[in-house]
Amino acid sequence: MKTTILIMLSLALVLSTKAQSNQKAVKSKVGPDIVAYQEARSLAQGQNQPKRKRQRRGGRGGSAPGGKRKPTMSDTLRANVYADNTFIMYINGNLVAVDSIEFIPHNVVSVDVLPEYPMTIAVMAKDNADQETGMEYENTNIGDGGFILKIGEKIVSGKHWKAKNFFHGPIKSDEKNLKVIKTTIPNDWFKAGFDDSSWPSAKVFQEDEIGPKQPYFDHDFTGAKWIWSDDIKLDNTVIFRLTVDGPEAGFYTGR
Ligand SMILES: [Ca+2]
Ligand SMILES: [Ca+2]
Repeated sequence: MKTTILIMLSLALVLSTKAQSNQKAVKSKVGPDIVAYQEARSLAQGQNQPKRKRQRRGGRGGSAPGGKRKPTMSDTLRANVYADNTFIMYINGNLVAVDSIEFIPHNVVSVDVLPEYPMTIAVMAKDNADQETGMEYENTNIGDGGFILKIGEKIVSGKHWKAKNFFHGPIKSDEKNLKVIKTTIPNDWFKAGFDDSSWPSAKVFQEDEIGPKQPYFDHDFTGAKWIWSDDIKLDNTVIFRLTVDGPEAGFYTGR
């Protein structure tokens, strides 16, 4: 009996040590862009979320502070977003959408946005790519990216957006000598005040270069263009930014 217990305890110890070393192996593969990405996802789950000032509640039907009215759903805009393969999106420094499917199947994320202008949209889009090789499907395929967005009727993705790549590879598509280049992602890339003036403009791609899957055709992207940075195959983590001007909101936003 004692021998059986000892054997079981030893087995449990071996398994636990192996699990810990596996965790370490996974951690060592995580690059800086993944850290930024994971931090954004933890924000989405409510961690590290800045505390909002407590506001007095307006009564039912009462006016909102500042003499402004309360917004209704008719004030919102519908945002449709499709990324090959995944994205997170901030508007005016706030996380408003996280792609619910990181890899495949390709999906459209459709959310309501309460517009406040100037509206700074910042998106981190990622093609599925191994952090060390730039390849996908167990290093069997280089893959490619792609991004398209439409918010309301007027805000669409296009060459007027900024687009900067932070993860390139495999260099020269060399599948025999797999190497990647990573550039540090600025901590404040998603903020309204971030200076993107030196960033290049987005490059526009044709629909047949992207080959979008069915969910794309089930949503309204009329007028929007497919964008990415220069190389749709080798650029794997791209940040897009755009600031849109518009009228001051006639409604109270809670800020
Ligand atoms: Ca996705
Ligand atoms: Ca892809």
